[in-house]
Amino acid sequence: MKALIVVDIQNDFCEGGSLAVKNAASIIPIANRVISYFAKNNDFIVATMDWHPSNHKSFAKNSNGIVGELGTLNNLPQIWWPEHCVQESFGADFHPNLIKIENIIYKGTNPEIDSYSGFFDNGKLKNTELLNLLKANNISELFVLGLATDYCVKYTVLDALELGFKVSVIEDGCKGVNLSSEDSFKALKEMEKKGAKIIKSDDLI
Ligand code: VGL
Ligand code: ZN
Repeated sequence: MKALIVVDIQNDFCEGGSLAVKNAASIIPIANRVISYFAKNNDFIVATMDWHPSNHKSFAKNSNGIVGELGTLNNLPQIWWPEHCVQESFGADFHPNLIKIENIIYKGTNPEIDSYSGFFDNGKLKNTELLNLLKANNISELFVLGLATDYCVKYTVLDALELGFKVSVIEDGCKGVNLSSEDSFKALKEMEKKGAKIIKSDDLI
């Protein structure tokens, strides 16, 4: 069985948000088309949400860091982010134009460690319920889209491949942060090298 994973299409990652990804909202019609297609076929759909407490240490202001610079958190390299996706805030909400998704996985809830992947935190210390949910629904093949190509999409896809899923990334359904201009391109290449198929929504529907 196959499933669609919709990664972090939240207000703070879209235009006007605190960690806005350039042209993020342009993926929403594509995401909605793919969500509708999966829904019509009764295929499984799950969304992830970046869901930080306000004292999260990935926020520059909570770690004496400078936004966009690299530091260390929990012995791991950490980019300092602006405050974003604070639990229950408008910025953490799904973009209002995104079709409503019932199954939601929350990540980044531990203030001490960041969590890009929908499956595990960045230190793989704890897992979310995503793997259990996919197993319970007999899912072996994943289609992934969302924000951001170079962070949460990338790490979700790499973990999914390691866990043995067949994974396709819907390229036109993703946008990246691109702290360096090539980051999204490199992320897609790395996902492909590790076994993901890079597809376009038109190849699917
Ligand atoms: C993300 C940076 C910080 C993402 C989340 O969803 O890609 N990026 N937190
Ligand atoms: Zn975050």
